Amino acid sequence: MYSKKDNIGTLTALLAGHGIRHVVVCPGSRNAPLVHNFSVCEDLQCHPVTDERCAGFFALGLTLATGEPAAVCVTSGSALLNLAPAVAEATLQHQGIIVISADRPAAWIGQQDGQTMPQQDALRPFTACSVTLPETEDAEGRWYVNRLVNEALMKVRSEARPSVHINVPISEPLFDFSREKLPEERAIRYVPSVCQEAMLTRIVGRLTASGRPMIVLGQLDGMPADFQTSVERLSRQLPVWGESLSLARPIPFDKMLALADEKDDYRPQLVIYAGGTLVSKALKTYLRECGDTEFIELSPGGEPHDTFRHLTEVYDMDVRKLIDRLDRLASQQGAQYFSSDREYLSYWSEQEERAENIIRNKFRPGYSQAMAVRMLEDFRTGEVHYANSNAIRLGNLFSRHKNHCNRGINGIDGCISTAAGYAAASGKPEYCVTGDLSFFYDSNALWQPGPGRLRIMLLNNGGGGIFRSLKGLETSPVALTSVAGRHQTSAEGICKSYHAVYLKATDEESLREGLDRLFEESEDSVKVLEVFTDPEEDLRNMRQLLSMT
Ligand SMILES: Cc1ncc(C[n+]2csc(CCOP(=O)(O)OP(=O)(O)O)c2C)c(N)n1
Repeated sequence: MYSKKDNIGTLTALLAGHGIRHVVVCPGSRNAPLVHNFSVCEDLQCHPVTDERCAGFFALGLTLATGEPAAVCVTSGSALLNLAPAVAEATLQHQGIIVISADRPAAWIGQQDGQTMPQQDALRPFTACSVTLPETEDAEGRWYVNRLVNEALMKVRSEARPSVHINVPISEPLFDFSREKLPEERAIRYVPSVCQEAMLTRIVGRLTASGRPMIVLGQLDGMPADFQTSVERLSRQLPVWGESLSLARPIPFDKMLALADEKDDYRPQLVIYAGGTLVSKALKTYLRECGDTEFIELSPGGEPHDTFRHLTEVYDMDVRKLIDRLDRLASQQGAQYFSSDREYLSYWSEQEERAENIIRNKFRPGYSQAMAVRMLEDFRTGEVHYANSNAIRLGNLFSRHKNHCNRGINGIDGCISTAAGYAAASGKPEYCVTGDLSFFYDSNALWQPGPGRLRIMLLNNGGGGIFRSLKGLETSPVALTSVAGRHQTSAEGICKSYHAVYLKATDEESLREGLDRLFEESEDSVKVLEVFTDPEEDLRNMRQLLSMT
């Protein structure tokens, strides 16, 4: 029988799942449930050592002899600190060990309770990963514990072989050993970059064997010139999904997934994903709901991102290599090489076409932000710098080229300054679309001596439009004021101060004229077209687009 504690069960199952065999165990009451579990688990072999200083080095010896990282489990308090010399030695020898420390619940830290000190990060300089497992029983909490343990156990096998620290708060009662079985836990495998050729062969094999493969690309910049053409060719053989932050032919997911009634019948079986963040919530929700799908991430450096909650493997690899290989194979091997399920491929390309048709041909927006961005995109064929947050969502729906946006942290700060830096280097007019709060927040971008030839379309609807689409927020009396930052500011004065050309739109006609002037060839350094809209109209137009069939 095992400990009743969920976090201890998950940790025990994953140690076994990751092929850890040896655990050095030290005496103590707080860590007794851990020691108990490790001793009962048949896949683990326990080695009792009393002095923690010796125990750490004992684990190093086991690691050296077996070539596999060994673990050492200690109780709370100074027991953990006594592992420091061995942990440092193991890390600097590139023979990392796994430190498992029992801890008190966070509420008791610093309250003069016995054997209690801040334990998270206590060995930080000598551990490459330090996690504290929450005591939680809900589904998200269990996923979180699983992910944290996986991250630590992948890190200890990464190329530098550093030590890692797993800190386990355990509240009382400590000694309930009534769980019959360990939980079934997903282990995420880390595949190091030692042999890229073998990795490629393996991934290609997995893709061709899967009836419903898919590639999903998050934000990607700095790809070589032929990347987009390879993706384009490849997407005739299997779905390659991406937004305007990765693809020159972005898929309008918010519209496409709203349309695709049978999407649950056409779930991918295998998803290879790479790149940074995705903007579309609809896309993330859909992929997260694909519970039976296998997810593999390509992550240069091997850092895992469990964006869709079902990650099983992480390859330390650049996606360019895979796209290049797949493109070559696809053109050598002929039209049906990758996707064995033709219905699946045609279903998704039909949904994409339907969405495109609605966005481009059927949708007739009234005067609103949707109209402004669609009109700008009718003029523009090259990249646009979109700000957070509604601006990039509109850009993802209406543009047919690659775009830029600060989606690393999604800040509204610095969107214009980033575009200004880009323009200063490119020497060309750079187009930027921003909401009003983002513009006023970062208006000092125009103050700099050389902001480059920026062409800014400022979507001014008097506050953070994104907050109007958050269901439930409208019931708060401060939703529009304190949350959405309602205001009546115009950019006219700022433009005058910074000698920027100021243009203004208040209806369809002035919008069209303003865009004509924005796109006019001229040497003016900065032009700003301020498009005033009614936020209720903005929302109504977007709702209309998303409900059209
Ligand atoms: C530095 C920073 N502060 C606050 C936020 C939270 N936030 C996200 S979107 C948003 C509103 C942006 O409003 P606006 O620029 O008008 O764009 P819209 O949402 O209307 O597109 C805010 C305040 C943030 N992302 N970054």
